[in-house]
Amino acid sequence: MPFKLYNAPQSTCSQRVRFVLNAKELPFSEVKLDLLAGDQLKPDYLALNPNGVVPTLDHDGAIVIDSNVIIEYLDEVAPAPKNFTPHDPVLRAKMRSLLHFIDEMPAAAVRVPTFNLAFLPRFAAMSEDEFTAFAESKPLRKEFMLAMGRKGFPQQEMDAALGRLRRTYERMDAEVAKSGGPWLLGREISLADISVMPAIVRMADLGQDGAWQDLPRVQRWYDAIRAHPAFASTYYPGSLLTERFPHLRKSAA
Ligand SMILES: N[C@@H](CCC(=O)N[C@@H](CS)C(=O)NCC(=O)O)C(=O)O
Repeated sequence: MPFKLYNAPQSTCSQRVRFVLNAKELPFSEVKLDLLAGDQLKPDYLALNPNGVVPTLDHDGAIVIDSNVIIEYLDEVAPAPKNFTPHDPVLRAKMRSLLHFIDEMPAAAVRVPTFNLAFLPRFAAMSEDEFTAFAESKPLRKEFMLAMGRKGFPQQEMDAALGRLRRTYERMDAEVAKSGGPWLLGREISLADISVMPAIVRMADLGQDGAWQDLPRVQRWYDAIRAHPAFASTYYPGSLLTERFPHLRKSAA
């Protein structure tokens, strides 16, 4: 099997890549990392991915990191039978600008409610010294962790993150309206849809799907991506936060 994916079932960035591999029907093996246990910070893994985050793709020994880069790479090395990059250079450029928007807005914003609602009990159980050492060991997310602290982000930060997510739903609504839908770029699903999918699924998992109820185009987009043949195999059992953290069912409601 030429594709080996280092990832985590509940990691939103990993879910993008699993979706593309599944949609292309490319067989792959998975190495599952426990992110709360710090598997991503072990020397062997850091040698593959110096950012200390998942996912990492090993394609016959070629190491590719960063989920949006990986999904573009997969479209390049396995363009058939399914491809998610438009042929038209203008549409392709549009897709890439959406990928940048998605990484800057929803992918970053979704970490705040995720950490505050799901991971906090785990960090609250650590001593201050343990927490600081854990945060300091993260190459990419040290400052994020230290800003959050063991007590979580303040309400102001939560509200700002939810505001950025709301602006994402509105942007999606506008893109679908412009393109004619059902997808962001029109009739064909693209990497932009796949890239934004995990943030939307995460917010629904956190009980926040009411936030786009007034945007029927986004609701239809969400129904369409959940109906895609690659969705169920991507979100295999254990992929949702509420499966691992039952306390979320109450606190996010
Ligand atoms: N830009 C990177 C971000 C990867 C990332 O943030 N991964 C998260 C899971 S979605 C992670 O590994 N977090 C572990 C940590 O922060 O220590 C990508 O898209 O691959």
